Amino acid sequence: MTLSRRSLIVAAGTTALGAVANAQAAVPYPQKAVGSVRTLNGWTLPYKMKNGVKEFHLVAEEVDHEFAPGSRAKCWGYNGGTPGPTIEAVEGDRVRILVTNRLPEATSIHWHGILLPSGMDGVSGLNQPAIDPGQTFAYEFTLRQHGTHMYHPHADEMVQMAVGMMGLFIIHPAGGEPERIDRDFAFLMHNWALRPGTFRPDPSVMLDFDLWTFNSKVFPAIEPLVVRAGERVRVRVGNLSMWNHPIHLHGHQFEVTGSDGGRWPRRRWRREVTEIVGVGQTRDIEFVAVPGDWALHCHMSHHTMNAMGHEIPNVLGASIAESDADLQSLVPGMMNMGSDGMSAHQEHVEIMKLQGPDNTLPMMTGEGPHGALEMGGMFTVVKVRPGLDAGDFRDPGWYAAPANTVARMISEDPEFGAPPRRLKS
Ligand SMILES: [Cu+2]
Repeated sequence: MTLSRRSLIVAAGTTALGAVANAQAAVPYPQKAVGSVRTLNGWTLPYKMKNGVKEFHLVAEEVDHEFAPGSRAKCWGYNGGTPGPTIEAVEGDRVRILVTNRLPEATSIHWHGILLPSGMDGVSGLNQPAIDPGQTFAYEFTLRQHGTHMYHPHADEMVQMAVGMMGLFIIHPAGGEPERIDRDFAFLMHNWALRPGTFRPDPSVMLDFDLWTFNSKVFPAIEPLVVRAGERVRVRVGNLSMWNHPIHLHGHQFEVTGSDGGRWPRRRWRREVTEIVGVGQTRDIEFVAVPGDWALHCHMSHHTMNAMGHEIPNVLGASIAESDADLQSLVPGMMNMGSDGMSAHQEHVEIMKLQGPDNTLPMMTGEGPHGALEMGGMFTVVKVRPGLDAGDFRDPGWYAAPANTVARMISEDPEFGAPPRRLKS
């Protein structure tokens, strides 16, 4: 019941989607009005009703993917994209999921966190034969739970997940939501070793990644979470990367209300501003939206950067002007960076137009209403505005802060004032 009512609301909002795509992120596929969840930069997979069974069809295949303008790769995914489309269904549904393998090697799908017969669990060799290239398998089971779940291969999974094969599987509660949810967002976190100048993510890398993504996108291509002030918002976050990610929201205390284990009873809700979403876990957070532009990001500070080398000498505080002059006689145009911090990087790339390697994003980028954001990777903005229509997800632009509510410069003298300092020991 809830699902179909919400479907109408979402349907009303989909006409606005083109505008969102132009304003910030390229939304690769139209979101279908088949569910109530807004998958950031993604879509929900439509189904066909066949004799009381909801039949979905996933196709595992190679996809041409863009992380953000300036960075593309050959990835593997489902139905034309990475992550695959979100599957939405309702507790009690009987679902049949056809899986066609158009990859060059065998695959399978594990329905991560979903209670089902052992033979449907998708571990190739253990629960079923692998799905060979060209074959289609059918999975069928009845949903006996609700919550935020995921799907991914369980055949050569190190490679197949490293190159993008994953998706969300969201099950709505049978009786509707106990607490009204006005906007329901979802994203999956992942990491990629897309070395500068290359076009294939390297599956052999274990920890040192170049790109940190929400739904396989990096800032500034991750779409904003657009919300009307006062609405109750849920954000569902899943992690199929190789790191744990502390997800931090500005401007709100949210409640952690659920996980792969479904919506938690109220007495288990926790009030937080940062929630670690561990590898292989999902978390649902909820909050009542406060007007403003609020950062939503991973708090591992390297995870809000795009491609960078990590094995570099530390020149912070070094005097490099002289050695720069010497080096420039050997390498014309060569310039060191980092002796005064790294924020000059964005300036070098965007103002001085210094060229990086092919197919490689600058480490930090993004322009806000007050200057450079110096961000990348797992970073986006929750844009809360009064008076939006239900289902209107169009990017409203930057927040117009009320008078006298923006931090401002009051002196340009470094000796200004008499701030207390601790005594030298
Ligand atoms: Cu992180």
